[in-house]
Amino acid sequence: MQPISLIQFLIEARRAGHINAELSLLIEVVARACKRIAVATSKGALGGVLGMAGSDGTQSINVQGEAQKKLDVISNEILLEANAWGGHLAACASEEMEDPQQIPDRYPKGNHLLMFDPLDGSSNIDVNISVGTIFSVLHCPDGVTEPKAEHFLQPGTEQLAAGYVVYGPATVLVLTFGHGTHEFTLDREVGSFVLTRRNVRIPEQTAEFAINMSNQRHWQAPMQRYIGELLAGKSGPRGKDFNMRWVASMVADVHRIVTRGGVFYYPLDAEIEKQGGKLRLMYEANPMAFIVEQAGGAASTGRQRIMELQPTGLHQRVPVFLGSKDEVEVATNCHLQADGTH
Ligand code: AFP
Repeated sequence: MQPISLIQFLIEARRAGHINAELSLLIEVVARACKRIAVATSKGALGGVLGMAGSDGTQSINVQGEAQKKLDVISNEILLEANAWGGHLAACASEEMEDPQQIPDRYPKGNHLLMFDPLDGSSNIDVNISVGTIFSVLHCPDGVTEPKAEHFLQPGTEQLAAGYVVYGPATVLVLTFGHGTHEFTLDREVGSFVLTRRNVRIPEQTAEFAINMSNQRHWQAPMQRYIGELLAGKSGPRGKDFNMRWVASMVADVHRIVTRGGVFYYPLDAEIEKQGGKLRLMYEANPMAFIVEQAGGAASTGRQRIMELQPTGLHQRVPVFLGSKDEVEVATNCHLQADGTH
């Protein structure tokens, strides 16, 4: 059978009425930008792109208060530049920038809002571990010509499309626009993304979990109890052994789950309680929740479905539980029972 390129897949989706021409162009542009990011990341030390941003010896800090890597800044610029002039966007927002970026007046404007985390897991770059880009697309409210942060604050259920690209041994794009989750692998010789899995399905049950165990002492009681039961293995209440993985690049951890099942947890803990969680709702939790749900998985905060949260800020953080449906349900019920709401 002839391989299907991303472009062919998007044409097919347009014909089926799943996306319109503008959204198709948007996805194409993001995918093209991600190919450039893949080239930049793959150069490693040879490209002079490793290490921290800040050319004059001062440390560059992003809106999240985190130190920026050079590749964070480069990837952000690649995505902004690629998306400015195509006429498919009303504005975009990045994890790396305080406020939304407007489309310059000299360029045509479209009806979509794009949000992205240009380089997730960037603290892994210098040690040559997979990193990724995450993106999410919303409709710009009618009549709004200069979208502000408030116009982006739509629940995840309103997303028109979401995707991630993992820059690993292979560069892989995983995409949804609400009609299943699909995987494309970059054919580096040809320079195009090729469909490698259509309608990916995440097994409902699993025996593999991902969590940063070093935070265990700070977790809330239900999380302590739940993970304790997984660690107890065959002789514990769950009656089976569980394996653990933690890449510390959400994209890579989620990609493992999308490939062979599993669950990913970044729960609330005493250290991050004040900020609401570790991961960002708009740039990480919502797009990953959409992708995982469309693959038959589930995504919750431990207490409620992520995609139903009403966002309160562009850079809001939330707890994240996602992956194999039955296991996310066990962990969520554990919290709801402890709260007395289940
Ligand atoms: P960086 O982009 O700063 O490396 O953060 C990555 C991340 O947001 C997410 O991709 C990981 O799952 C998580 O943080 C890792 O957190 P720990 O540092 O607690 O392992």
